Amino acid sequence: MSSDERPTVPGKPGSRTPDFEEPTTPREPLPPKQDQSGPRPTTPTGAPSSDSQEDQAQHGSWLTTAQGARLYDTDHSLKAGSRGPTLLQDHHLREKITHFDHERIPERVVHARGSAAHGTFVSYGSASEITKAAFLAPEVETEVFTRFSSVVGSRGSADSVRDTRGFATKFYTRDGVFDLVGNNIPVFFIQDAIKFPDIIHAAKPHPDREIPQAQSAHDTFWDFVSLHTEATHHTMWQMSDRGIPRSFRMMEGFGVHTFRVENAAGKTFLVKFHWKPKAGVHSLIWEEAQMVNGVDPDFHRRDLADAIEAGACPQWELGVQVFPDDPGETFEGIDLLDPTKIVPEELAPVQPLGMLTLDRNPSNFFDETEQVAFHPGHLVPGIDITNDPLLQGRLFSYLDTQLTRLGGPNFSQLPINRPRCPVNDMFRDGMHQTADHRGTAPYKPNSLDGGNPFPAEQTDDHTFVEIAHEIPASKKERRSPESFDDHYSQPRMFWLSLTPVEQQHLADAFTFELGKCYEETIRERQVAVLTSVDSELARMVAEGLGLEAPVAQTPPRTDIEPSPALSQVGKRWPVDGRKIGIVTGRGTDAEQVIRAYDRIAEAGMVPITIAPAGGRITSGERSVAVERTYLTVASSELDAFFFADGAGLTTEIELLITEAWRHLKFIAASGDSCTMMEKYGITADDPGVYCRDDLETALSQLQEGLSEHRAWARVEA
Ligand code: HDE
Repeated sequence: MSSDERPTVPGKPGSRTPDFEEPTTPREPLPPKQDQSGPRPTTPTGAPSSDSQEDQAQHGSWLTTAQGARLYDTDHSLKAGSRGPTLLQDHHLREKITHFDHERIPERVVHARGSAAHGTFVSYGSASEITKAAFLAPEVETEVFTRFSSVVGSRGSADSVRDTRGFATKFYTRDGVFDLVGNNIPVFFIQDAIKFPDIIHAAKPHPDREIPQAQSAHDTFWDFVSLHTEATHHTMWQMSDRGIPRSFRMMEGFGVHTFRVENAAGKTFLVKFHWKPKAGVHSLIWEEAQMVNGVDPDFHRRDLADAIEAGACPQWELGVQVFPDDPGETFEGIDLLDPTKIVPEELAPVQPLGMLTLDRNPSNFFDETEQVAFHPGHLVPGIDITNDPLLQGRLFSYLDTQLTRLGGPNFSQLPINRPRCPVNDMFRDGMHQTADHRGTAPYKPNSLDGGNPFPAEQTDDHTFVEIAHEIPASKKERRSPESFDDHYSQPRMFWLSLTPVEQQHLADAFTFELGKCYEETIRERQVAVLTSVDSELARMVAEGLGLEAPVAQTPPRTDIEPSPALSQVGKRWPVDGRKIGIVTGRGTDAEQVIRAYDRIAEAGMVPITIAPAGGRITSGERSVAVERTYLTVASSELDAFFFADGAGLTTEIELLITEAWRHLKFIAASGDSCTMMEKYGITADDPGVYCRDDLETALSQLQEGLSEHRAWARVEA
């Protein structure tokens, strides 16, 4: 590219001023304003409009009132003369404003910020031995809708905050809706539902100033969790890299609770559900996550929608850990009813049951993502709940909250919530009733409707029958079993299972969050909690806070074995869909850019071209759009970089290089970019840096490296 073709960026430091040019090449005059006078045969993007009624309603036919009266004007209210007062009789004005005034519904009290997609679940049929659930029979395909969310923030909060993520899937099975309402962390803060308002009040913004938004780094949160030590296992996960996922597509999902399943022969098992992402489990780095919140607050939402739109449909394998349904409901000494405990995969491997593919973005966010209503009590024959006291309370909460959020008891009639099998309830009337009920006798028994509808046969595998389970002789009491009292063994197992770099991240996160607390006593108390997990962890955090780590009240156990499955580092994953920035400069040869672009795309990764200014990069017949300029690019949006020969590594992109380096991103370079990189102390011998004369070799090595997600060896070096 010559300087003639690549204009400078006015006003940016480092821009050349002497030969100042227009920021963009002058374009043809804009096309005339679209004709607004009559229906057009195409959509706003120019595609032919479909004949479907919905499409016609939006962009094929006349604008009308809500009652269908055709309107000739929606831009001016009806006035007594063009300068006169507005007339109350203007129905269209009142209807338009009234509807607008009521557009918002209450956001979810938790998990308000979410993104979702439609898809399909295809069963492998491997579950038949443990459950008769029809959607898990061989090769059954089930329509699904999955909503991912953060927990603490409001609907408009940023995506890459440190938080737990929701992972809720609605299976529209032939036997009714099954909701698997899980999280990306396999344990929870609390063991009993009655503590949920406490933990959420503590985590939400302070009631006086309504800050901080979507953060746990504040006094009330750490006040609560340092006093309520059953939260320790969850906070360990949340402070680990799992709390800042790279993408919804790269998170594991967990049902958290233990469920009871039953096979066709009536034999029961206890299970824990897992989702394993095909793209691997990856996280952001904390500094990067904070930057992303500013650069692109919709980072996760955009990533999910873009991937699906590009055809890179994310996939997760559903699996279960299976345990015998023993009366004690424990496995290898682990209480299966305690939602603050996991069962290590080394003790009970996750057995694959089927594949979830998300392949369609919602067409209307409000109708689908906002109005979807999940409930852990939406179960199908063959799957039932256990007495986990957290799960028991959830069974009440979800239905209750939908009444307020969705304005009444008929939310199951909303298209996104509607079962895809016949519904024949006897629920009538109520706010927002849309069903066209027939018959005269919505009660049982009746003779007027011929006794319909009839109860199904209990022996039919498609009838939901609660799985019989003996409840031991009991007396009413408000207390937990003693096995719930061990709050430190599993947090310790988690700590011991991480690699040194992950441990460092975890200690840094504790130090950061506690460093944001004003009350010294809270910091001290949380450090004291950590001494019972691991003395080195407590020392690292205490040092960062300028405190002394006290002697542990409950000394860490010395007999804990790590569970390697808990670490995210040291595994290799597909690189599909990872974003590679191709950094070009005024001296870059366009042919080289096109070659790099094609090479990256052929490998299933996403090339993002970066140039001093917008426009296109053309070589012969081929031309690619510049997707980011030096002004709009941010390293945090991308997974790796290729600095092309002639990129010129100017001060304008100094941040890009240094951030990519700090965030352990793979850096490939060719030609003079290799030597120029040395200016920033980055050499060809550094881990995760591929300076090669040959573009093909540089990109192949970059691809190979990226399968490990980050150049971890750079911190270890
Ligand atoms: Fe939820 N939770 N939760 N939760 N939860 C809600 O339901 C609640 C818990 C989870 O994308 C609410 O419809 C209580 C565990 C997800 O729409 C509410 C307790 C797990 C979502 C509610 C828990 C979850 C919610 C708010 C303690 C992981 C978002 C809006 C007993 C296994 C679903 C709504 C979506 C949403 C209550 C604990 C996951 C208030 C009382 C444990 C993924 O009903």
